[in-house]
Amino acid sequence: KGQRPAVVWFTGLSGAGKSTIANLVEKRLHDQGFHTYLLDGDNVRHGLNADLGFTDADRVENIRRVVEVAWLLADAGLIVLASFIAPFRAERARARERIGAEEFFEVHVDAPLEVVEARDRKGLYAKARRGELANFTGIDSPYEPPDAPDVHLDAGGTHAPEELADQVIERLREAGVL
Ligand code: GGZ
Repeated sequence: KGQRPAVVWFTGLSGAGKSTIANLVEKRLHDQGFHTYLLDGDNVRHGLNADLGFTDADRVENIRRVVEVAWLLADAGLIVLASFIAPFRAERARARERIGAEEFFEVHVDAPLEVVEARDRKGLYAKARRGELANFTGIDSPYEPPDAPDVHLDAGGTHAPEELADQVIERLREAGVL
């Protein structure tokens, strides 16, 4: 099956649901016979980027490397799903330029800080508030929301992740990737 490469970038706060939705999108693409690769903190920050932390400079370098890997994977013909906070607009703009605007899809997984902090499934926000985690996004490190994402997902309310994944699939279909 011929397929058009793409890089679908899920940006948003920790705990917004980026990885959950990216995993669902990947599963759907897979079921339809598309070749995909999911990049996230689990397979990147423990290996390739194990030397990087969460200062602004380290995040910039984290995203730069991930964009280069995503570019390579897309060059190999894959649909790449990237799930990283990527808090800075400038880095996301660079990603779009590097990948190519027609192949890059920015998905804002938008959940308010109050909501993700109240959920706090991993206890990281509580740790950050106690001062045990420095430079935590939304607490003492900035998140610059996208002005014009390709897909805006309302992840702070009652929408099931499956429904949000469908919205991403629909956008890719509209764009002719699927
Ligand atoms: C933000 C942090 C931090 C700090 C550890 N700030 O919800 P998680 O746990 O599983 O995913 C978050 C992940 C964010 O890494 P990224 O590579 O996506 O960040 S960036 O794009 O900004 O480079 C969170 C965990 O790492 N984590 N410390 N200080 N998130």
